[in-house]
Amino acid sequence: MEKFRFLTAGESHGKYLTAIIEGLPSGIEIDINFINEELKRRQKGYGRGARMEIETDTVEITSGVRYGKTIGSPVTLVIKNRDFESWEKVMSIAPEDITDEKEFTTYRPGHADWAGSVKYSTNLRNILERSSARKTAIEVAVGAVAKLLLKQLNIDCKSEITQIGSACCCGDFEKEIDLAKENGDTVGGKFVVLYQNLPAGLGSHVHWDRGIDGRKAQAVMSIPAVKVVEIGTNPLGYYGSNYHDEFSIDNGEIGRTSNNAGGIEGGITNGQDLVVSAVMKPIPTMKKPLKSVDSKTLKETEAHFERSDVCAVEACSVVAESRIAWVLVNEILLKFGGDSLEELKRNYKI
Ligand code: EPS
Repeated sequence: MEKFRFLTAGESHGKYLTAIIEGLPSGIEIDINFINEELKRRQKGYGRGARMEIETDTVEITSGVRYGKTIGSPVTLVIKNRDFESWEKVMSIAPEDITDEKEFTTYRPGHADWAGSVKYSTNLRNILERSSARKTAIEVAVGAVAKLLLKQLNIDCKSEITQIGSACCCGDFEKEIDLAKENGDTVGGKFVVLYQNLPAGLGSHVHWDRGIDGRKAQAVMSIPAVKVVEIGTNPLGYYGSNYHDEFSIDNGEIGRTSNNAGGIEGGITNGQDLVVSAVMKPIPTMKKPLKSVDSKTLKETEAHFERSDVCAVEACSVVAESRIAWVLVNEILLKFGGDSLEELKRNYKI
């Protein structure tokens, strides 16, 4: 069931990234500066590549907002790819512009190149352009709009990196990234996202596809390069007696002595903080390439290298925050409804 829906479009080196969002109540203040700050956060982080020096991602809103507030109609967001200037011919939509410039024929192990080419096109550039994590820029813009609605309900979010490569201490993260860079390599890591002040009762236990844990896992797992999603404390190695969060009475109210469940029980939020962790694999585009095969000659060779990040875990945590925001907004609209912010707040009792 979708109340908050959107589609995104755009290629990594195409002219624009675009999103059309449908289902936002009217009356939500759209602070463009906040959206742009979120876009800036996604571009940051030690270990990002040269593309981030070219782009200064900023959003343009072309529908659905008047005098700073949503009006209930679809909201269109657009981000311009500055790098398009250098790719105009390569990414042209006009058949007469066809060129071999920047085409490549060697698959990158771990990227979508091979599997995507089996499915859609033997031209690997056609696969790279949409499988690139560049599309997460517009996803973060959509997430920022979702966060603006959540802010109206006093729901806050933060995230933190907990591991880079084998380093678990923040002081060692940059060293680990430097080492990977020196070796022409890449490195992944782990982060945790926390949402506070959520209502109990989002999601449901009644059908497999209505559990908010499953919806969050899907949203975070499908971020490029994410391989593991955990909700709450990883239960491996625990006994039930020391894992489950016991009930207590706190100032006359039902409380909990811990939050290993990460704020979800039976696929429903329980009012505790929502805790979602994820592991991002090392980015597959490497300066020191792995062994590969040339799709045209079928000879063994080295994988394609195109400008890339050494580490993008920090950016990934911002993308995960955004994707969780989409899921939360959808569940909030499903449970509380409201065509205007006023109506939503009344139902929500704020
Ligand atoms: C990214 C933009 C991309 C990559 C990166 C993420 O830009 P370009 O391809 O021009 O360098 O830097 O994506 C990948 C490394 C990848 O493998 O998908 C961005 O905007 O985050």
